[in-house]
Amino acid sequence: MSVHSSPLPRRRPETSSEALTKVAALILGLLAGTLAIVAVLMWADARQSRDDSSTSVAAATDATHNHATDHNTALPLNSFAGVVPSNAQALAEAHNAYDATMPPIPATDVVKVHMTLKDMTVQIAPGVRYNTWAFDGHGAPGPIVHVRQGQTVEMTLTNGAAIPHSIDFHAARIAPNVAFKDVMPGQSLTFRFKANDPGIFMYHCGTKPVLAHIANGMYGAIVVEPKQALPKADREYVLVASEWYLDSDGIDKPASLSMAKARAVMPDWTTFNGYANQYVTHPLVSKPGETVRFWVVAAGPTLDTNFHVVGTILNRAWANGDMTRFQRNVQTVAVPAGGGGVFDVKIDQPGLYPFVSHAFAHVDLGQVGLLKVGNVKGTMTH
Ligand SMILES: [Cu+2]
Repeated sequence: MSVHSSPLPRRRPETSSEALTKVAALILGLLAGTLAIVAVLMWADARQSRDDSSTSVAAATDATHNHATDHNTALPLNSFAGVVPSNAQALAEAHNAYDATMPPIPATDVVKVHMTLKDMTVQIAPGVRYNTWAFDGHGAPGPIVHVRQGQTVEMTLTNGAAIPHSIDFHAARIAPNVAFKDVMPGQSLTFRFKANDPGIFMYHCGTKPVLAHIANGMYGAIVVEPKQALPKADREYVLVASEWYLDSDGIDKPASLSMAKARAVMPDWTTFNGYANQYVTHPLVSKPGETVRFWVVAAGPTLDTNFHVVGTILNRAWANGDMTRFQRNVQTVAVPAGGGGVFDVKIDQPGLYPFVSHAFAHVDLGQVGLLKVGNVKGTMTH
């Protein structure tokens, strides 16, 4: 290895005023450094006392906390990302994974959907419990609704929970003040809409503050199959991407929503179908040469999902759920919060193929699964 050296510029003798300036600059520099150290110490002290007080306040107000008025929380916030109990692997294996398989389309012209709301505690990661507001006593996401373009959906929402809720279907063209209005506890609301627009759509509770209601698990997917058949797929899976914002680690007692973290977009966990990494432990399956269709919704409440399958290319991508055309052979397609996309892969070679949001912080927080092609052993993380 050779090093090129260039001749040094020649220095002229220093004058006395230049020397004085240097001494002054040195003193100023030392002063600034001391001030910086003092500032860091003060910040650390303030942070410690804030952490102490926020923990005790959170414990005291857990049940009655009014998230909507919780405005004055200073950053930084406590993260519980990746915090699981020591038996997490066994718990992940024992977990009953959300069935991502596309359900059949009911044969009737009017598809009656009845969801009952129920407050319930669910696991969102191994050993991590969370107090959800759930559709259909189902945890999050709610049930997958599958209809064909042209069918009428008759939706009945029964509120078996403690506070008002509602349901907003992105697949509907309907006056929201009528159909999506709040339903009081103990009450029911029925409305109909014709599913004229094909695609995969989000549904969610639209009661204010919507951020809190979605963050608490009030979302799901409705698939409106196009009248004109899509290219044949051998397997179809529905994935609802979302993120969770926790006020505690959820291990000794269930966590509730941290509205401050939801506002700051600082999730503790990100998931497909509500539970971190569940399809790593319980992979989705296909056979070599089969076409697998992923119907993906990003429920948020705030994050998009950047859908990508490691080890292959998306053969077809109906971006933004526009079922009138598809792109061919693309690597990653963004699914915006509140939007959907449909993605086909045809994989010939047996193996384990991770599907991810390629915003990799979200893989780290749990938004990753495996497609197991063929009879291969083992598991992997990516
Ligand atoms: Cu709600």
